[in-house]
Amino acid sequence: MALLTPDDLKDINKQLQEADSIVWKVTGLDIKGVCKALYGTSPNSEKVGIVPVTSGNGIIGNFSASLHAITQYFGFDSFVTNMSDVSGYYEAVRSGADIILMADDHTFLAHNLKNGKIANNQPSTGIIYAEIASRNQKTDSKDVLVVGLGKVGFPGAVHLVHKGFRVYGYDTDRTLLKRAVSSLGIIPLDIESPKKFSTIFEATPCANTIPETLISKNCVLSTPGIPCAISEELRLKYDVQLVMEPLGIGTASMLYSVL
Ligand code: NAD
Ligand code: 2YH
Repeated sequence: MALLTPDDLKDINKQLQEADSIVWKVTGLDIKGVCKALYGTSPNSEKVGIVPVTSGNGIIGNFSASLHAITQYFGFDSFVTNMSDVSGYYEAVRSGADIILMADDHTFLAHNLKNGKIANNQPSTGIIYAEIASRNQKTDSKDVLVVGLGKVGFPGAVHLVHKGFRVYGYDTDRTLLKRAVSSLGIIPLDIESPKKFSTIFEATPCANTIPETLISKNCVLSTPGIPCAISEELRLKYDVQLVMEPLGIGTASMLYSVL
């Protein structure tokens, strides 16, 4: 399980602003607009309580502060509790939180206490990055490549299949690839005779997973994966439109999905 580091979250506001302008360029909508289109919801003065959690590997420097900045960026009224864990949860509820945000090493959740809806970061992240990819304005092609079919990638692939895309998939884990082929009908990518894509959704914890043979000029690469799926050299050579941000886009997806 890959954990975020304080370094990943440096200047989160700047990272979000940059991501927002690329999402706009790719889709014609900002991140809020994509969330609204995806879930049909909008914030209505919900108060978000962010609870630091010490279990497992413990508190990640910048994590709660970044969630605070992210929730404010998307227009939510939010606060970080002084206490952590169970005491922090109690504090959040007593202080009037409508939605709780909290994460341990395995699960990052948003729970709306008013309507009972709950979201998990991994599928929420996969779905919104896939949605952004699906809105690539620069192509009419219905072909999308999904690289990485794990806890983030698989729900993203499901979303693309449901939206009517012809989904090509690749995962180094043959069992996961077979599962996606048999349950979703996706087309396994033939590495021996690669094809160029104008839209790629990547969700792996590895660097340089997208080789030159798969990229077309100006292609959209929508990827929550950390580290980056493409080398800087290839990004520049092919003018790749890279949508990549470490926490905010996925958190926005979680929040809008529980409204
Ligand atoms: P996971 O381990 O469940 O899935 C990753 C998948 O990638 C695995 O199935 C693995 O076999 C596959 N893979 C590894 N190397 C590959 C390669 N070279 N080519 C093809 N497939 C390869 O992990 P996950 O929970 O799905 O997370 C994926 C990534 O997304 C991680 O880096 C995680 O930190 C990141 N993440 C980012 C955000 C965000 O908001 N940016 C949110 C959640 C997760
Ligand atoms: O980053 C994580 C895990 N990878 C789970 C999220 C799934 N993408 N957890 C964050 C842990 C935060 C810590 N407990 C804190 O500071 O509260």
